[in-house]
Amino acid sequence: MLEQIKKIEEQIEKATAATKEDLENFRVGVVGRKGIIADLFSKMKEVAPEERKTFGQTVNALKNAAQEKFQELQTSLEDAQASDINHHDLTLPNVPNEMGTVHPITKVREEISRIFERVGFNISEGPEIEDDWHNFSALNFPPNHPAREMQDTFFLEKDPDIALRTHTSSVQVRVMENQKPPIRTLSPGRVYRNETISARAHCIFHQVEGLYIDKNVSFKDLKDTLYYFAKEFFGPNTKIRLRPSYFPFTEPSAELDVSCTVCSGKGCNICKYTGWVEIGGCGMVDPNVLKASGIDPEEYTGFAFGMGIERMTMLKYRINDLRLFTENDLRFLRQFSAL
Ligand code: 2NL
Repeated sequence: MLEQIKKIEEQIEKATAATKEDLENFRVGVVGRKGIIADLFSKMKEVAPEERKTFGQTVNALKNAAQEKFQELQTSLEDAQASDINHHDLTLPNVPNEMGTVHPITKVREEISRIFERVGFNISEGPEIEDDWHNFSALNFPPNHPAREMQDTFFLEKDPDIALRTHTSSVQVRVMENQKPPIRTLSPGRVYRNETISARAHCIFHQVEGLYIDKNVSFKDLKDTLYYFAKEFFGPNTKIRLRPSYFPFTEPSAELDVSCTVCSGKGCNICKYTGWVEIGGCGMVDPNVLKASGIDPEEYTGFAFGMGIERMTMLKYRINDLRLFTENDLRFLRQFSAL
């Protein structure tokens, strides 16, 4: 008999109730008037008189445990149903999805792309790991140019050289190799240089380069295109200035300045009281560069330019430290909401 009670006790302990029916079955079968506990009490007469006291106490304890268990099953079933109702109550306010933001570099890259697309440029992309030809040789870099040194460029392999691209001109070389003029293409993208990281320099940054090759493309076309871009991007009163310069891949070459967006050219600490801020460089594509990619420089001419996306973003949004772009501080990033 005691063994039977032990078994019943174990069963009660293990009982679960996932539904109202389960709970009702437990009530009827265990603690109800015709349940096992009542059944045990009715067996009292069969127990030897000297054992009745112990038997009674045991069954009583079992009855208490069973009732407690019933309460427990009832509460947990009610709780589960209540939370289920909360889950499906469509009249309750929604838990809003948090909106992500667009990284300022992405935002500016897209904005620049849209401006050039409006005057017929397409967008081209290419690999960030480049061979010597596309990053240097095809662009008329002499064999001993400093950019080819380990301290300036991240080389992954030597002889033959494989490196992280130092500019997106490599993308444009690929376009020239694979397409016939007229070519009007814009190559935005991430580039790498072995620089010490500071408020003004980083080893990873972004560039946008433009290339236009056709018959009779002139330096005036270059100036017009850059002037159009500067007004679209920085505002209608923006002026541009070209200063003579040198690049291996263009001849003649120039640095590109825009009138300071902060003081409108009057002079402030952003433009170091010159009224002008440099945003990139440009020039007419060197005949050697056209030749290297299989374009006849007697038939075609072209212009090209390159601009720093970080630089332009800092100017437009008055950001004074380049490191903010890669620190992932949400207080900074959340200030740039939409495209
Ligand atoms: C700068 C200067 C420049 C180019 C990039 C280029 C590309 C080809 C041929 C010739 Cl395929 N030139 N790109 C030309 C002049 C300047 O970048 O300061 N960039 C941030």
